[in-house]
Amino acid sequence: MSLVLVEIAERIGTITFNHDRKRNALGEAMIGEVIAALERCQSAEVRVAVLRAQPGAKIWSAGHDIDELPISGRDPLAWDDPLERVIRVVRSFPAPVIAMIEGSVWGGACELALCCDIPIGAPNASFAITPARIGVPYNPAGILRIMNEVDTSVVKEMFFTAEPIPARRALEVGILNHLVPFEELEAFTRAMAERIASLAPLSVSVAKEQIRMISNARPMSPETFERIQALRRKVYESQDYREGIEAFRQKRKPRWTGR
Ligand code: YXS
Repeated sequence: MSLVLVEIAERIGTITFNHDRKRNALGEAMIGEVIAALERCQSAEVRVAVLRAQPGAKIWSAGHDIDELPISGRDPLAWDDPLERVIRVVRSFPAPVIAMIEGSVWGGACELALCCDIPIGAPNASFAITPARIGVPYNPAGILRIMNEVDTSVVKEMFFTAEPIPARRALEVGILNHLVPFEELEAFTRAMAERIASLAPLSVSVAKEQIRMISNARPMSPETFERIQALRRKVYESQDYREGIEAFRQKRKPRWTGR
């Protein structure tokens, strides 16, 4: 069964997560299908793509597939990690990507939703950035991308508490562009997609790429980069990191040691 469904009509591509058994956890197989769907949309020259879960979803995505997090002292969010790859594909997709969000969004799926160009949420949308629940050292590019979308004080609260931000507050702090009642969500999203698809595609596409490049323009010295990597290595080589994953698998609370 496909983990992702794709529909392309009238220059609009709709990509639906279809992996409820693992609550749309972003594993290698599912991400491969999301990337393939985006490539199909690009070949069809869609002018806007919509990323969504199944209608009525309680979970938009449970984030990175924890079963695929490396244990062996390897960076869990390295450059070629599937989650990192799909985020880069969405950000460089040559047309706007709307995230239509019903349900809760967890961990790295928050970054995926935030790197979409226009996040539109239903009243049950919520966003929880959860490295601290698992003991994961998030990656600098991902932190910068989230900081580009949300105030730093809110980013800190999300990383430090791992608590879900509910829809109303998500709208207030800039995680959502729009908060729309359930019964209007599909029509509102469709109308926005049709509006975008009716405009000059090259102008829209170049504006998206310009904004991406300008928002990335934060110089970082190699020394700073190395220091960040050393800090992250301390975390992903820690006992707590292994404990966080084990605890999830055993459905128990983790016992943190700080080592
Ligand atoms: O027990 P079975 O085999 O039925 O499988 C269960 C869950 O283990 C599985 N599942 C996941 N498997 C791998 N990775 C996941 N992220 C994940 N989430 C869920 O799906 C089956 C149904 O889950 P269950 O029974 O818990 O469903 P629920 O409806 O009661 O609860 C849904 C959630 C999403 C609230 C709950 O599953 C949950 O809290 N999942 C973990 C959310 C999370 O912490 N995600 C962060 C992943 S790590 C990540 O994204 C980054 C690396 S970072 O940490 O840096 O942000």
